[in-house]
Amino acid sequence: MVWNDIEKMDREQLNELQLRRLQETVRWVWDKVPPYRQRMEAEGIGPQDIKSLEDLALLPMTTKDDLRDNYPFGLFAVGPEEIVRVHASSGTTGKPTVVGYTQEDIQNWAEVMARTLVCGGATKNDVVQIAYGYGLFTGGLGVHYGAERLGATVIPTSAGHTRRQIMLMQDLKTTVLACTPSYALYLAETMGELGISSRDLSLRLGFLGAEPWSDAMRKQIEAALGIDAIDIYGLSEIMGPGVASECLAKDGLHVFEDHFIAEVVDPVTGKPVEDGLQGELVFTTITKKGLPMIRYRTRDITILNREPCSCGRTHARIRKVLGRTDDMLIIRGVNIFPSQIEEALLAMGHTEPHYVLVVDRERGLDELEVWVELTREAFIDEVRRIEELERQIKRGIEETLGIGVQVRLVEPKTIARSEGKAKRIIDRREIK
Ligand code: DLL
Repeated sequence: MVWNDIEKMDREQLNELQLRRLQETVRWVWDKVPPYRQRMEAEGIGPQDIKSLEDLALLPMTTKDDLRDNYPFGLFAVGPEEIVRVHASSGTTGKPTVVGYTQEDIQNWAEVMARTLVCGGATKNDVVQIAYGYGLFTGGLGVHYGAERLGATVIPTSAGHTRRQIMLMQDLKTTVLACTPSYALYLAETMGELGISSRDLSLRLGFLGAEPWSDAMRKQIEAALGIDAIDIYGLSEIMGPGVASECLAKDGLHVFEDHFIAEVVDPVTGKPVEDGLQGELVFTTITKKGLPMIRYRTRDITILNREPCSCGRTHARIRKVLGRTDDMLIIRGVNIFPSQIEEALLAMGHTEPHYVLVVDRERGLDELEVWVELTREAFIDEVRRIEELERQIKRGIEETLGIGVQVRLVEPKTIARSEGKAKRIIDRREIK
């Protein structure tokens, strides 16, 4: 099932549509957004130079710093009278990034979110419990508008109040859960404590995203909740959720290419890399009016695939996001993403998918310590066996990463649970 036939559009026609919309967008920002025009003038290019999709590479890139430097509304293309909604994403330091939508942008957002839900197998008969945060975060309201556009029944619980979430899932016969993968795990764990199993619920699908999560984590969530867990991707600067979504083939996330053009570039040089090679994802919006984005560097690492998919959609797919360049740890010269450690841990068993990576600097050398939570069964085992387990886990992680690490096994339920995006890295190098 597709929500909109455009998802199956012939590639050539899709490229024509993209080029036309790209040309309109470049003209739009040239006319309406002085910082974009100045950057383009400095590079000696103008809207007339965009003659093919390849010419996209001529345009300057946009970064989070550009949004910060023009805080709050400097990159908006319309005045406040045209803006009907703002959202914001919290930065790690200082001011948040503020994004704005016109009425038309909100309509398009609902459209791509309805597509997302149908792409993962939801229908208008579903009961969708939205446990992403509502508010400045785009997760709650983004999924909400899409589910209403689809005609499903929406239960807007927002994040938190975990026991109440479970009670409502039972009583209202929720069939679709939308939240972060780490919150889905926390919900499953709390169900276990309450003696409730997936058979007591009507859940069949989960639309999980907003943070990186491994396929091993997916399997755990699917088993614990009795669902198909679908990966959904997006970012506030481009729209919110609804930029790309998995279909039931679970083999990459379809980018809604009639609204967003995806490129993958070398994170160091910024030069485009070939399809099939790993790099940083860059998006250009081609229908947004309020806050159009030209070649926005997401810092997310993935691979682009334009092969047709078994579901019949022609829109390109991105591989499950490995992580963010700013969450990538460089330990003694080796690049490491938390999701790689997650995969290794879950493959070994005896541990919960709750972990923290602590990075420190000892005598000028980076040290990585992995705190891992034991399962209850492993924890009540003999001490001798636990020491053996620690050695085993250390070996497993070291084999995956190719560097030496320390492992600290901690008691069940000691690592903080998350209702939104999980925080998995403590970098002590920064405070030394
Ligand atoms: O997280 C939008 C969203 C809400 C997506 C709900 C999916 C579901 P931001 O708060 O601006 O927006 O954070 C965007 O989160 O650049 C990625 O690093 C990360 N991210 C989002 N979805 C995924 C995913 C929302 N499926 C940043 N896998 C992005 C991995 C993801 N990382």
